[in-house]
Amino acid sequence: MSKRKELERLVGELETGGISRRDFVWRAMGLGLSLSSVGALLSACGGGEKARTAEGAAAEGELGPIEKELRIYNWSDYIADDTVPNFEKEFGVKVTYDTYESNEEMVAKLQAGATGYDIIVPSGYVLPVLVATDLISPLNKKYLTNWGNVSPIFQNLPSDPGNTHTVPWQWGTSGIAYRTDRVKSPIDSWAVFHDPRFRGKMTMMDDGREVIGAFLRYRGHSLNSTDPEHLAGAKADAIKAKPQLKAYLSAPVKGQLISGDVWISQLWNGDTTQAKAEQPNLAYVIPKEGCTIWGDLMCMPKSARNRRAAHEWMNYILRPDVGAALSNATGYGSPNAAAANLLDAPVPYPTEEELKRLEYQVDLGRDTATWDQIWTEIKSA
Ligand code: SPD
Repeated sequence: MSKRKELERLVGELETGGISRRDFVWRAMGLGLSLSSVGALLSACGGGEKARTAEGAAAEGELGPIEKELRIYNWSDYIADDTVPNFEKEFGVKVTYDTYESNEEMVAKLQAGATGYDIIVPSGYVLPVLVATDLISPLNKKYLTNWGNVSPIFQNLPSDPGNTHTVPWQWGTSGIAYRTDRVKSPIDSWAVFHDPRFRGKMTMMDDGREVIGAFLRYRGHSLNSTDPEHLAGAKADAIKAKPQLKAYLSAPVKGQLISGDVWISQLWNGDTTQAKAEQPNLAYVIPKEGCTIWGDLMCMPKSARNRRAAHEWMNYILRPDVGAALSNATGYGSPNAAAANLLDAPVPYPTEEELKRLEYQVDLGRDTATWDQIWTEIKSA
């Protein structure tokens, strides 16, 4: 059957309810359609419209009394010590808090089936996929009475137009952390990961989007490029860097930077700030070629059972004192404008000049599989 005919058949199945929106998205993408084209088809189909109307109604209804438990899945080292215990005490809710090290790890778990999580915290670029594959629910704004505290910069983001599915958590950048007492001249480029003087003393993140993205920027390309030539170059650069690396390691590298086992790491700004509290000889740089800027957002999986508790959690995080405590503990930027006066060391939003070197990751659509394959090949090289 031709691709066109196969697509028409899929659309027919969607319209008659013979296929879920989620299956439609994956099968249409399998036929080579980009996520945005699939989204446009979903909007044009009655099935999509009906589903959205039903979702909209659910998002406006009553959520009932608060449940007794809440299950949260978030990045590691990304919360203050008292954020969970204070919520548990005030709301009488038992919180289970699990962590992950990359968006891909979290999405894989979610796609593998019902995880039982009520809150997840993906980066912006993951949102279009989660919405299109029907994995998250729209939020009921009635319960988010503190929404007004969100800075206008973090409202109506391209990843969530109309703020229907998310509440911003924190934001940051993915640059380079290094020990100033071991590395004598300041680092300013991704080229350092090719430098044999630091062999065995360097790490990059265990995150394909970040590693490939860094080497794309190194050669002057977008960190979202899907151009086969750009990707081949980034893969070659990543493989050339491998003999110099001790490991691919994300947040847990902090211990080795503190001890001096590792001198140079691709790392996020806030995790570097956390390590610097124990090891003052640490610097953080945004390489001259540029790097990722990202925002992470709370959202509620479709399978969430504790929906009222999830909304209360998000509203609690939006309080000025709770938002400020988060950023004071993690070193990341706060999207909470009302928390500004309570921050110990505010992370200012980048200037226009800095933004020229920073780039948000976007969903790669059907090219995600190509990137995944390249990352697998880099890791096994
Ligand atoms: N330890 C918390 C790190 C959070 C990183 N989130 C976004 C990464 C974007 N690639």
